[in-house]
Amino acid sequence: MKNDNYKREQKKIGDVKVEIGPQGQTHYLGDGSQPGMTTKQGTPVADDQNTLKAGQRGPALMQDFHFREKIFHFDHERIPERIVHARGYGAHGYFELDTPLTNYTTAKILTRKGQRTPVFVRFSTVAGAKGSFDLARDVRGFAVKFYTEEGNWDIVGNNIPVFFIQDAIRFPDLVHSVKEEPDRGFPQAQSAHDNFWDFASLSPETVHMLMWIMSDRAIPRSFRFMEGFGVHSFRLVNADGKSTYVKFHWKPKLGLQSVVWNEAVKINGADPDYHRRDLWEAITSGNFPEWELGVQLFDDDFADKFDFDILDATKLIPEELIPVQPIGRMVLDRVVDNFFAETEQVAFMTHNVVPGISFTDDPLLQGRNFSYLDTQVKRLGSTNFTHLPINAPKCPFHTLQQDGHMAMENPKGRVNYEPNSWGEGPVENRDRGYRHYPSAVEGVKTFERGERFADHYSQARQFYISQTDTEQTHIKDAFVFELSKVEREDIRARVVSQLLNVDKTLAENVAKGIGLESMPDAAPPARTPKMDLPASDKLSILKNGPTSFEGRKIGVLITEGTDASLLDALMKAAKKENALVELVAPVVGGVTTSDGKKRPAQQKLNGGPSVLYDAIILLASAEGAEQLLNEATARDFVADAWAHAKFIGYCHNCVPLLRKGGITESDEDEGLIHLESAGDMQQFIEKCRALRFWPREAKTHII
Ligand code: HDE
Repeated sequence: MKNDNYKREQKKIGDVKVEIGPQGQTHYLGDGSQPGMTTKQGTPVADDQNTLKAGQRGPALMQDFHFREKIFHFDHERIPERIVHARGYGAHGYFELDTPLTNYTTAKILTRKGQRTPVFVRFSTVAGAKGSFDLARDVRGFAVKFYTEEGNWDIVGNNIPVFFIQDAIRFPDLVHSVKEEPDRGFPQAQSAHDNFWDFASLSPETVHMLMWIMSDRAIPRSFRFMEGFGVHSFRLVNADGKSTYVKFHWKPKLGLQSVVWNEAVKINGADPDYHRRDLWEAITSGNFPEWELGVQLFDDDFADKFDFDILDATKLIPEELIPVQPIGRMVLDRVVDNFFAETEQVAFMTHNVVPGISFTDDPLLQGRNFSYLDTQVKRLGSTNFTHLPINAPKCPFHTLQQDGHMAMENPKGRVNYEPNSWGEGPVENRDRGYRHYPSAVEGVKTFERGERFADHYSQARQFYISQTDTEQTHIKDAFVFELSKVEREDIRARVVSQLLNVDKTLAENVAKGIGLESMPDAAPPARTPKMDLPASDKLSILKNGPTSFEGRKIGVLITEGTDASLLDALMKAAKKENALVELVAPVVGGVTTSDGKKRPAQQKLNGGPSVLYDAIILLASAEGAEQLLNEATARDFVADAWAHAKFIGYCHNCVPLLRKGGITESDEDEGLIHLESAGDMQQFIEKCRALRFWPREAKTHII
């Protein structure tokens, strides 16, 4: 019988060749270079637009194996998301060693100058689901997998050098408390709710970390501008078997930078993918992000004399006490080919170490060494997750483990055990195999913690007093914001009672900010905090900002008739600085500037608010500016940039727009820059190196 479905009538939609059937079904024909579609079994597929039916209007037939296979596969596309760090973004690159640590370790990756080792890095938020937004107030994961020639080594770190809790057994409670509340299923991706602050205020060991997550560290401008930390003390072990303690630090080449909270809230609406887009754009445009790997090395003498236990992950070692020695750099130069295969399926595990690198007895690290392997089986469904290309070592590997779901590395031959007398199969690496560091163990079995785990406040205070005034204000504002979302007043008061052990003025200002009627007593400390630890400048973001505007982005508002010479001068000055420029216009197709040239825009004004930029410039023509006075998004463009203490450049046509954005003549400050000539553009860029004009904040935020 004749079947109309196979009738061929070729047409074009735009310049795309299609075949349109008698009932309107459209088959895309490709350009002749593309492979023919098949099923997963390799059978060629003729029709991917229609199911097989009994008659044109009849029921679907089970016989349609292609339909069933396609839907079956689709139904199974999702794997469980990570219980924490579900939302992440990864990239490939390399690590290059320039200062060998031969005296400290036998790890090849750390002993051969100039050697490049491939890496895969995944950055993440912690609390939110996979589809949540990038600018949640949260810790960022900073996990690095080094594919070394002696196996995979993972530093599964964060962008904050300390953690909430001291013992792994508390992790499920911490995570339950911060994630959405179980009855209502919200709030997502935020700590601003009763359960988190209830848990935190009853857990004094969280206080140091609370100071960090209420600081701007928890709202980074981009992954490219944040530090990473291995957090725990690890061990390096040298050829004589001697151990040295080590803490790992990643320092971004472009310096540290964060956004402000009101900006973060708006970025989440304007571009929930702000961080992943930034990383993708930087790498694909050849601006490869780079970090320096540094180490803090110390011995038992230091560990014994240090005020805190080096096994306690809620403490750091100030860089003033033990400087961070740079040993190499990591460059991310390749985006993933497939998000799922790489970023989603990558399995980081703290127990992935190589000879020459070992663990300490940090009770958090010990617990993590169990959890990460366990979680991969849940997520990836089989013990053979190591066969996935993103997880497989890049060095030769030979095990006698076999079978299981989806086994792809299958041994050949008769032998799958050892010892054997067939002369086949792998044998133990007696000379260079991994040996655990033989640290001495003593003591009775106990639930107790080490004595020097007891002081929960001294380093929290040290962090606070190390911040600039602007940063201290942001910390106070963050506590006030979060606690204002907490319904129970007793929980709010309990947080203040914890803060009294950190800094009295901070506690009082938070109490005032949430309208607490009377000050609570300070929470009873297990150990009297040291109030006199010296400030450590390295703990501040603003004291460690960049010296250039490189890698930052300027949003330029243009209209029909914008002054072309000013725009060209800006482009030139930005290029010299290696800063990026995006044109924001009333229509994305762009505008014709004063020289008659058409300039396509990267953003339509209502999709490109100023929160997406590090600085803005208003370059409308007189007529264009006049029209924008009646456009709410133009007003917000100006008002937000002003409120977020950004540098704002403007040409004289745009003065009315400034006024509409709420900036009066008497408000004008040094962060607001009049641009009339090419030279002014160069000066504008130079000013932007400070990133924000912070003195303005005092005038724009009074509560
Ligand atoms: Fe994790 N953590 N964690 N964590 N963690 C996971 O492993 C866990 C901790 C960190 O991009 C999980 O593969 C326990 C500290 C990062 O894929 C899970 C404890 C630090 C990532 C897990 C901690 C981290 C994870 C969930 C307390 C910083 C994302 C999915 C003892 C030093 C890695 C997964 C990626 C992921 C357990 C505490 C960093 C469940 C039990 C401290 C960056 O295994």
